[in-house]
Amino acid sequence: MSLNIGIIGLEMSGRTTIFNCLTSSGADTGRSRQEEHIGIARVPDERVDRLKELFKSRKAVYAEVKYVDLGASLKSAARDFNLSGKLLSELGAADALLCVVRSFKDESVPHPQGSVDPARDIEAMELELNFSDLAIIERRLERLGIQLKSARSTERPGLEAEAGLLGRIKKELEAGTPLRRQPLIESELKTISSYQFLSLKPLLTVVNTGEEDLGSTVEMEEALNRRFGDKCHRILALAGKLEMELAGLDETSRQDFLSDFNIAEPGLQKVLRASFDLLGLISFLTTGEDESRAWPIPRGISAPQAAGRVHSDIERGFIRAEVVSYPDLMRLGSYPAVKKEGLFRVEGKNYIVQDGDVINFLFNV
Ligand SMILES: Nc1nc2c(ncn2[C@@H]2O[C@H](COP(=O)(O)OP(=O)(O)OP(=O)(O)O)[C@@H](O)[C@H]2O)c(=O)[nH]1
Ligand SMILES: [Mg+2]
Repeated sequence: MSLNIGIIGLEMSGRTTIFNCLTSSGADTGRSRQEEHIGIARVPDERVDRLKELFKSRKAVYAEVKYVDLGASLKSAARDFNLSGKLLSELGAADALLCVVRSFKDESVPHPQGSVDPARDIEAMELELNFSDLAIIERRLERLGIQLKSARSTERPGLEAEAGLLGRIKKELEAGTPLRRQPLIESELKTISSYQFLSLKPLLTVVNTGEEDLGSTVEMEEALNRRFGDKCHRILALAGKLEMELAGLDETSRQDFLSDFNIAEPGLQKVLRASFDLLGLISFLTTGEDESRAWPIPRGISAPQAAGRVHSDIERGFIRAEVVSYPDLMRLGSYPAVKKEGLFRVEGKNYIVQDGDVINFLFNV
């Protein structure tokens, strides 16, 4: 499973620059180049490297995140219906949204609002997401109204319940509460899941900072998170242009660069970690002669479901899972040593997989 994150933001906010920095790509930036770019970031994972070494696997396979830089902004989509259909369906398919907001100051780069104000732009982007959901709801309510007129008595309750729910969330959206902050129970979430509402998606706002902000990024992040952050919206600062240059350097120069500019953690790692947290993802590990590999999964899934990520046959024919925790395996250095300590576990189909479980699935098809 690769995660799919859609990049949105105002024109010339630095979306393509941030995309390049996350995926080590070299897409052209500037001059309003509103083209779509797709790139993959491998999630660096030291555990995979060390397992590969210990078990002499032929290759290391990391979790992947797919970033889509859509080019067009939501604002232009609102003006152009054809664009809006394509953009909405691409964004609708994303697991999370990454919104780039400009904070860098540069006279030579025009800002569509005429001035640089990250807080104003975050607010505006949140509103755009709410508006896009409101438009979908209004269209659906209209259709429901027509359907209800000719509905059979057996269909009526379902349609009425849906209209009631949509009416309720519409009111909240109009009052400025995005869907991800509305109290929705599981059955309601299921009813609305096919609409792919944008304000329901986890949102990561990346404030694209310039060199002039480097001394104050921590304070900036804290203030913006206090004002806009919630359990599914996190705000991060990233020096996009600087870090894009970083991606092209060798390891030693990269370290020097990071310390010269007082950057504690490279942007790619910071964004990946926040995306994993925001989406509630953990990883389990597999290892063998062929490969050592990390598998991202949502927190709380069972061993057979996790097995299904590796192959659907393994889920279908699941017998049991042999589980060792990564820290135990590394501390003791081998399976026999782990067994001797009694830390080798055999788990059944109700076992909830934990972050860092090294798993061997036994199955029968
Ligand atoms: N000084 C400075 N310029 C930046 C920074 N980030 C981006 N830029 C410049 O801003 C311009 C726009 O950057 P892009 O990454 O193309 O922005 P975008 O949002 O993809 O723009 P469009 O897709 O054309 O709307 C480019 O000229 C970048 O070089 C930054 O941190 N500092
Ligand atoms: Mg661009």
